[in-house]
Amino acid sequence: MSSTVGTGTHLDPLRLDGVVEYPAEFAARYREKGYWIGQTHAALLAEAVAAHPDRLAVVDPRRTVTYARLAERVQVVAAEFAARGIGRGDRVVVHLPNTVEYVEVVFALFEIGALPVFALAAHRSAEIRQFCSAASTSGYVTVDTFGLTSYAGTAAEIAAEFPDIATVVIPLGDESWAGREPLPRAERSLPSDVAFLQLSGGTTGTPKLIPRTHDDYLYSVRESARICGIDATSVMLAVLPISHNFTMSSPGLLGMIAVGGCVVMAPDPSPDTCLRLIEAHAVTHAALVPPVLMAWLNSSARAERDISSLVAVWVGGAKLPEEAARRVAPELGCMLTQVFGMAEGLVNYTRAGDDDETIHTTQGRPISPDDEVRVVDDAGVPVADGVAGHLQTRGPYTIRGYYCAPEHNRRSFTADGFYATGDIVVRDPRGYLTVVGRSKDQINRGGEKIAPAMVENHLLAHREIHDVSVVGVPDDALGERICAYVIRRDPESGSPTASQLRAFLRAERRVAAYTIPDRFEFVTEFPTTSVGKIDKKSQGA
Ligand code: OOB
Repeated sequence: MSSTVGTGTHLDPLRLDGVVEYPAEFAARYREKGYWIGQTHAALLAEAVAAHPDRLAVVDPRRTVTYARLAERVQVVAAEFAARGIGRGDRVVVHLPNTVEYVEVVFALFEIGALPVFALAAHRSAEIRQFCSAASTSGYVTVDTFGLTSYAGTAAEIAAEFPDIATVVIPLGDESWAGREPLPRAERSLPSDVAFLQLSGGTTGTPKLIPRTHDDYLYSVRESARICGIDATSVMLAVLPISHNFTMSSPGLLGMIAVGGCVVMAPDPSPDTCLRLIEAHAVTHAALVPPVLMAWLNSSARAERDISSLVAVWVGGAKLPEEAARRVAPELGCMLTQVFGMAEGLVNYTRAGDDDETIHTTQGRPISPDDEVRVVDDAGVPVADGVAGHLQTRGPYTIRGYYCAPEHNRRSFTADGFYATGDIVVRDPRGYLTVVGRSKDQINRGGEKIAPAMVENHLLAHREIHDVSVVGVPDDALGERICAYVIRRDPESGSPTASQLRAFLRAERRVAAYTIPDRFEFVTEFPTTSVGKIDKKSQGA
């Protein structure tokens, strides 16, 4: 582990093997155009604290912190991490629910120049273990319990399997390490450094990590805040997992910090919880996936709550059906903004001045004039506007490669550095995109991304399974659900059953619940394509 660099010390760029950097001429252009302004995440918070010390920064059911208090706590938590030997460039898996502690921990890591690896609270030891390996982490941070969920078992497993990793379990609600001498505020990373590793939705059996620099990410954050019209009086309800790119940065938690707004942490996305919090905290904005929006629209709790403070809901992560889009303004009394983004970079928004048709039927247009968007056919040849094709993109906040994944990068990035998103879109002459399909092997279950290969690998570990094929099947509520086609070793036997397989995945494989198939179909063979590959398209139909 590296040592912490003190105040006033000259910092060299962080050298992190396995990161594909922006080519120098692009980096120079992005700086020249004022996109990359040389700000770090630690500086973002410091600036907010200087401008709005007494405004509320973060609220959860247990704790409320102003910007000034948040900043003090960040220095204490930073001192604790430093004392545990974590320093600049070290990776630390952050596995926390939507809480004030999450913000303290993430900014404490930024403060010491360490890189958070953003796990979702729903992950379990199967996923956490993969992140620890893929990122060669030095630390793992989680909570003891949250609601009905205990994280202690996962923490114990990780501690046993990775004895060299500092495992930190935070008791929620207390001000942990309150007696520790705070670390003095100093810049311990450069704006061009990788700030963190975000998770990709994934298409393969191993997770892909996304290295984002301070400069590139904060450009997207500041522009997102401007496009969405938030300011110091805005109050965002964090409904989705806080570490997801959408809730984090579009404009999200970081956008709120950039403008001095307030983030209210929702412990769960149910209409009962969220509508109550909207009323109690005069919430103005919320980022939602389509199924959560649908649940709010269809909730009887709406009649009992005053949600007139809502200015806009940002909806993205999965395709929003037009019928649902049309209901937002009349029924929630606020504006709809469609958000089509990806942790790899590119984010599109519909704009406040757009006509209803655009807001209801498109997924918006890119943040930046320098977001290069290419829509191509199967042969890689650009198609005309209005014609569906594969979306490829390059720009001032889109990565040039996944972390330590040269082979995968050859497939996911073109020779000229465009990210092949795996999304099929139609672009209109104004540059607005409508998502019409997907070419990547990924399931989008109401905004939660599942790599079929990952689920298949876990099921193949079962002794009584001969073969398995996992696909997405259409679903009214979630857009898609997970279906596993299973060939038993002994086709005559009735085992394993669906419930045995669910228990196997949960209890023995220790996977996140959202990756467990909704449906199991037991078959004796799979449909094949003309070249003999499993025909997943026909299975998903
Ligand atoms: C967001 O990020 P990820 O990394 O979890 O997933 C990205 C993928 C996209 O490639 C696309 O397949 C899908 O999610 N997606 C949408 C969508 N927004 C995302 N598909 C249709 N319509 C939409 N509005 O999901 C994400 C990141 C930042 C902001 C918003 C969403």
